[in-house]
Amino acid sequence: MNFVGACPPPQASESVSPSVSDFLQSIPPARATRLRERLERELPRLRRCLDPLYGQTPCFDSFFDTVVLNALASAERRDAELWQLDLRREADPAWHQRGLSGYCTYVDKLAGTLAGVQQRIGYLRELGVNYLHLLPFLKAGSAPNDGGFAVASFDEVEPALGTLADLRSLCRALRQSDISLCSDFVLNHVSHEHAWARAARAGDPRYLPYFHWLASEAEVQAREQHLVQIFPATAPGNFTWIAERQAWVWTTFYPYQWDLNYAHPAVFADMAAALLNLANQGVDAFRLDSTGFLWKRAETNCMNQPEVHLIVQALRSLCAIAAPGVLLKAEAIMPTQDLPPYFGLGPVAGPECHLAYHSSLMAASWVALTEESPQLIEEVLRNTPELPVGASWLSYVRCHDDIGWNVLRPELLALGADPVARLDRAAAFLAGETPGSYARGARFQASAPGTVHGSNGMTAALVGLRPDLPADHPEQQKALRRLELMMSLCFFVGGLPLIYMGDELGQDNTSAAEMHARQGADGRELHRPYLDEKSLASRHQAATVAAHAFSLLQRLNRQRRARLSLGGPIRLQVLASRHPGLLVLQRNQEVGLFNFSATPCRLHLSELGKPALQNLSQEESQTVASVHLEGHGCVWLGA
Ligand code: OTU
Repeated sequence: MNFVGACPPPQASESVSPSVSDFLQSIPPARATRLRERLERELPRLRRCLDPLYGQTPCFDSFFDTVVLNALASAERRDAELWQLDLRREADPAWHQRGLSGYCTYVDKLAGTLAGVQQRIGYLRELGVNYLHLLPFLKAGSAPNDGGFAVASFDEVEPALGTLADLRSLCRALRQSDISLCSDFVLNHVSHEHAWARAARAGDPRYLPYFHWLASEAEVQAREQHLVQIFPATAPGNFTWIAERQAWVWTTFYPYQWDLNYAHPAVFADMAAALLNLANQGVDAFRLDSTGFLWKRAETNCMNQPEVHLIVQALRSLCAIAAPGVLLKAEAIMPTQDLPPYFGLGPVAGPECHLAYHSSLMAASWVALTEESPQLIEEVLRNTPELPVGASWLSYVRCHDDIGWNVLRPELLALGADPVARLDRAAAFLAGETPGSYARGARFQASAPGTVHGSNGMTAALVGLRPDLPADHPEQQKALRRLELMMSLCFFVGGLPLIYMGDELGQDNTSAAEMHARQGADGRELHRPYLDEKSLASRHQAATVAAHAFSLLQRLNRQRRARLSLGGPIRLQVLASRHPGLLVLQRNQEVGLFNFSATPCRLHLSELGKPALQNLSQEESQTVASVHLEGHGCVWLGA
């Protein structure tokens, strides 16, 4: 998109422009009426976001008009079924807060192709999930491409995975099964093979400003001083030398992932168009990848800048016009204290994301397991704000990334701990380096001494499940309890719990042979195995690990929907207990007990000032006045 040329006269700030008005007159009245209503509400919001970002650029009004017209054209093209779905969701904005639970996977790892995923819908239903997050499936740059997180075209599916027609067919089939599809939207960067990057590399003046260019080594050094390293071992530095341009381009992640320059209005317009186009294929939710990095400011770490929120709120507003049934999910792997703005609770107030990953809670759960103490979870939960109506946390145990430790630094500092030393102990435990550790994970990107980065591994390996032992072996039973503890906490606290593919079968790490075959790849491949057909087949075979894990997750899905109060905001409170290993949480009306210690304990509910409660973790609930928890045992209780 190009915004150079003669500018039309400026418009009164919140009126509908003549071109918008012409457009509305040209489409069927039913849609036009509804769109007029949406514009009335959203245009002032959109202007409040875009004006501070781009108001100073020439032809701002023409840019604004183009963005709005594009959203309207997208709304007009939206197929009847999606249009109707939007209307239902507009009338019921809490639709996603009544018992969504999700499953996350790479397309190829679960089923080869998008068409293969469609064949697995029955499996997802059997597991009991109704939200499917597929990791990037758009056309990627040639390998390595960070598992698809280097997008070469937003308008095409990766040919090895299928076509846009397959995507539409999958979306339709999922909808018929009441499963929402979440797609990644990699908005911070594109592959160096994307047409915009190719054109910029060749010096095309239209696309040069799509990226951030630094002309001198001194500038690079000045920036680097303030920036973090996402992949210090495999992709050190944030800039990549481009010989053709005799300049450095900004590459926060891998050198082949070029950060987009959102200070350039055409980038925003093109990315908004790409998002709405994908929404029109039937995608229900977007995971906004690396949301925190969208805006650069000198002398800052270029994370979580206020402009990020203007950009995301503007995208939300465009969705509210053209695809109001769509959810936005922030992937901002940041300390808890930095997350409220992603829900629109920051200085830039306004509707923003419906969902955000609670990565501190996830990481703190792993620390708690290694320390046999829930102290850090308690601290994280104390810092976790209540969310606005219509917003929820995404909770998870594992995902395709490492467990990033540094998000926990503020909480550790508040507790007076030496963050690096304490996180390093957790990382050592999970890597099986600590004497007596049951875990079989690995450190990720551990670089200089005195630093700690992340940990890799599938849940099964991290909780100590062993592929060489039968499920009824006492050590496996212990590991299965640890698996249940982690999963049960995730299902208890979150608005949207997300299961990572393979965890539902207690699947092990990627095999050593496979790791070897994926030569040169980064360490996160350890937890990116293909779905194990053998485990899949044995999920109904009693006394297998797969059957234990699968029935556990089925039960958690069922019990969460049937037994927990869903629908409204979730109020989480940490209750005190005299057992140092025991986490006691109150979630609205329910109480969750999670024993992070390997030592059993007994809790009388009177100690919590509670009457006898129903045990919600059994198929037939029973009233109990006291609870015995085994080592790493857990239970949900309710009135
Ligand atoms: C995201 O991750 C994705 O989840 C990763 O798979 C991608 O590699 C990355 O973006 C680039 O697209 O910083 O806030 O393991 O937690 O890279 C987002 C490190 C991110 C990830 C980190 C991450």
